[in-house]
Amino acid sequence: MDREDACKNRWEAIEQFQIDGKLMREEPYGHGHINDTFLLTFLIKDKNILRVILQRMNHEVFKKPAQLMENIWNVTSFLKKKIMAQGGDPKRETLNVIETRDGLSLYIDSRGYYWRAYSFVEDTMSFDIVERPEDFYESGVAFGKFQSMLSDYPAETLHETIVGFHDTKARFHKFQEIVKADPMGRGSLVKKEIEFVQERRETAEILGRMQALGELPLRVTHNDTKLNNVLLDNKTRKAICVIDLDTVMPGLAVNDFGDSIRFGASTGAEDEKDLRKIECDLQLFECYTRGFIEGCKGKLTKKELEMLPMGAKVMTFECGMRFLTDYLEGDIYFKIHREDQNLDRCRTQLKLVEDMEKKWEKLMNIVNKYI
Ligand code: ADP
Ligand code: GN1
Ligand code: MG
Repeated sequence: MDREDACKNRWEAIEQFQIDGKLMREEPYGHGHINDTFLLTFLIKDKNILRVILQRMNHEVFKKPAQLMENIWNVTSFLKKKIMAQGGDPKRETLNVIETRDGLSLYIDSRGYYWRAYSFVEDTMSFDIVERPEDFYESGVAFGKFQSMLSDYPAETLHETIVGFHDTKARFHKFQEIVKADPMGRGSLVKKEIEFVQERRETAEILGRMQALGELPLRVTHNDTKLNNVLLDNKTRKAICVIDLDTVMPGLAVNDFGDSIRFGASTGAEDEKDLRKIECDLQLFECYTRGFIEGCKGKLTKKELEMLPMGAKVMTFECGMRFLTDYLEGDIYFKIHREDQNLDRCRTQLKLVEDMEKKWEKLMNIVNKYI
């Protein structure tokens, strides 16, 4: 699905949502790899400005958009009650779904594409790379709080929006199959990367095994805890709102921790070409650890806390393997904006895994300081 194509039906979609104003402006927005996001600006009653996020959902990735929106509706309704009870502002501190004129949370256009709309959270920013360690700390608090606020949500009632999303073992098997099939003939170009992944079968299996043995509990998790999925207040730079709730489902808390580290504790961009610029920054690792553990408010078990560095390594490994799989398959999952972008993304992740392995004791010591 390219963006041009997505542009075509958005006019049809815009009219379907409960927004009574004049559309003044619309533009592509954000840097997500999955959905097509647009920022809409409306003039309401000739004087007020209202901004809205419109998204065309990627239904190749999310096969059951209606179930996904049911998850988001239920989780945000639950969060709103908690936020209000804590004296917070439910309009800013969680996503607010704008319903269609038929009272639904999504609209299916005449070509079968799914659209949804959220209120735009004003006066906030999101980052694709950590500019200040305090911002990363803030995002840790936000994802930790997300974990603690949902700790009494009945996880079993959530739909699994992508089956086996963080089943690293299953992803390892899929990777092996694609390496064997090599559909684009790219395998010979990435022998080193393939070997790196293949040598780490244990990394792919350890967390799933611990979960099966009951050593790690299943919780409501976000599952895509990238820094740019948290909005920070423009003035105070405090984390305000956790967004991108498409993958909220039962999962492991250590994976939520880990996915943040792989993205935010890296010293370079996810698709940086110069690998000398990429390492796992210990100061950033510590900032996030402190924030996340504080935000979790004692809800994590001792075992979960001990396994946080493993969560970081596994999520980074899994993501690197996913980028490599997609590169081998011909870039069919993650949107790319230039040639070899998924390969570059894969390389940064594998470099980070290698660096985490070197710094393992230091990572453990940092976590131990906060246990
Ligand atoms: P994707 O799944 O493609 O990553 P996101 O839901 O994360 O899509 O949205 C992409 C970007 O749009 C975010 O990183 C954020 O900058 C911005 N964004 C999304 N929702 C909102 C919102 N409600 N208010 C303000 N900005 C938003
Ligand atoms: C995707 O949607 P976005 O861009 O926040 C992906 C994550 C990956 C991430 C890598 C549903 O996240 O799992 O970790 O890219 N989301 C999905 O940047 O696959
Ligand atoms: Mg996102």
